[in-house]
Amino acid sequence: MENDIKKKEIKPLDLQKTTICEATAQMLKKAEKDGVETAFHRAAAMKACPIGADSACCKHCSMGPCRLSSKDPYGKVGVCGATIDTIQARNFARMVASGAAAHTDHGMSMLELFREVVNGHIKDYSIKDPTKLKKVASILGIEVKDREIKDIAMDFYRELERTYTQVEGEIPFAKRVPEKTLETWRKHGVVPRGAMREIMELMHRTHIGVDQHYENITQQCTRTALSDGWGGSMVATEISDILFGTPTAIRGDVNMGCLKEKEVNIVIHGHEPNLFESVLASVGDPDFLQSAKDAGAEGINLVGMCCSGSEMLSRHGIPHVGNFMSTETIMVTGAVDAMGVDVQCIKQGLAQVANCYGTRLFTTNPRCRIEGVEHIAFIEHEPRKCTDAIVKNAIERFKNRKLPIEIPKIINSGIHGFSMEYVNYMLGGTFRGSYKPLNENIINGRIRGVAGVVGCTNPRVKQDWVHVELVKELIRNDVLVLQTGCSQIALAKAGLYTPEAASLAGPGLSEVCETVGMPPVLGLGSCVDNSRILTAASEMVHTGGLGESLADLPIAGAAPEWMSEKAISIGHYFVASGVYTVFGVTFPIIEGTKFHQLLFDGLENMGFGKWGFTPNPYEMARMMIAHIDKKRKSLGIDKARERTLMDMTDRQKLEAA
Ligand code: XCC
Ligand code: SF4
Repeated sequence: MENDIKKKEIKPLDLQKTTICEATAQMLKKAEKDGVETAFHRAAAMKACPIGADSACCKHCSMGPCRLSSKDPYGKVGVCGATIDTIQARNFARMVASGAAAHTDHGMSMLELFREVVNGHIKDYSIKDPTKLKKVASILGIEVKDREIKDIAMDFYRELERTYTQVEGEIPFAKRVPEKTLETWRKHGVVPRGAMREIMELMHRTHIGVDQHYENITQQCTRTALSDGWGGSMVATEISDILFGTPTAIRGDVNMGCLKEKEVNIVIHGHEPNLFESVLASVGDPDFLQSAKDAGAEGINLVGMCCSGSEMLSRHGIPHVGNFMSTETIMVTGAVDAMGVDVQCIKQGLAQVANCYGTRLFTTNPRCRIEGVEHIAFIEHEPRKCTDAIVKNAIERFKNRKLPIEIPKIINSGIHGFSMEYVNYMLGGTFRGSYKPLNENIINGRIRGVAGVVGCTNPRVKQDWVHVELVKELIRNDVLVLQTGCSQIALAKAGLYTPEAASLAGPGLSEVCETVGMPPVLGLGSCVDNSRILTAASEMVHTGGLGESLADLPIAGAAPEWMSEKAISIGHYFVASGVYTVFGVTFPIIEGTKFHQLLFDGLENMGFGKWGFTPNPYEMARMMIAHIDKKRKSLGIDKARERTLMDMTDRQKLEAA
């Protein structure tokens, strides 16, 4: 099967406009020379459908599909009479339903794994962080004192199962939500029940002829998004920490230079940490190391990509070779001997690229198969069956490498692994661990506010550029940045994950960074780990001095190069939690419509956060900072900042003198 694909004539890309990732650019050039097409090339050749981009069409029944006009949104209705607001709200809600389903299904898999570990049916994993188990269990009201870990864990499992299955009442992690925020949710009837129920109801309500009031659709859409953020995603993060360890600051390398020409290279790509953990175990097997050596390799090099890669980078410092828009080009190096994938953000295009370079590509999860790609089922009760096979195949491919290899020689070292718990420790020490120093530095104005910059990369914009420019602008203005997912990798490649990057920050933030010894940008892990931002923000409210609800905090969020439905679900649960959230690229709603008005303004008046949009990173930073300043003013801490910064310039002048 290998190399039987006819070389294609590839129309060369304008690389200046395509990416700022030098390694990706180098590999795109090579791909063009090799006649291999990537998603960048397909995006250039295929204009995005303008009607879909504005969400001006509906295909929810076969009286349609119906096409309205974004130029004149109220000029027409669908065959059933659906207005533009109904159509847009339904489309948007279904994106949330799909994104929430992805995160919650992932979380549920983690929870099932946990149950099987606790009851002893799975022996390859164990509880690595019993302290965290006890801490989170007691937040949920589970008795932990003088009890066996196993008993606590079983109660914990039963409680968390409600995140999915609960028919009535509030999901368990509602207990973590600051009271005033929860009050707002209750008032508007959006405290989630189990995710299964919420997603089911949302799919029902968006069917033809059911919910045809955009405000009412938005209510259920909000409830569903919250069942993701404070439900499925949070469960995924907490269970992964308990099973595999809570991240603490760790040095890690990022970029394609982490591939090693003389070693067997194995890339794991996807979202669930269990596959990756087991490959790690396989790779550590001395028998495999021996057979790799027998094959002429110097060793076995395991690296990550996308989100499970970010998790492994955070937990174990495992090298990360690239974010979503680099997943194909990484194989263009010719150095990837095997790639194992599980779920989410796995481009079907990988199959073709793997074929061209002879990379052994394997799907492993029953939910995600690709036509023409070999499937090796990953079964948690005997995980090594699958992961050993991946390693064996990788060694085999190494032995039979035929094509020349070209690895971009770029590696960016940095510090990752900033879990909510670690930030607590970093700021306050083991015994006095607390968010107080963070709050104090916000109140006194050294730190202006906190921004979450997260999300995908997208071939419709210059890869990494919007992320990097936005984050630089934010830290320059003393805004501390928290990151996850592909955005974290973009900034790591730009060199911002080093303590030295503090020199790019404004005077207040850089002073804090230097005192604590932290970078101005903190990486939290994968996209489900956005839940860490929610728990950190809640901790800020509980610590005091910055208002009573999440909506009072001087914080903002952004996904400047988003592309997935998961990103929309994340964006909406941040908005629902009280955060101003700005997206880039395009926004699938027509400006000036009532539904647009609700998302971008109305929700804030109801006590939630609100949506914002701009493709321009500088404008995005300006919007986020203006919001942070607005919140500082309402908190009455706007003057403090002017004073502190004046103090500091005085001091700097003194020091210089
Ligand atoms: Fe996917 Fe999670 Fe987006 Fe990256 S950031 S492209 S969703 S891998 Ni989450
Ligand atoms: Fe058209 Fe209404 Fe059917 Fe949508 S649900 S396709 S708007 S007729």
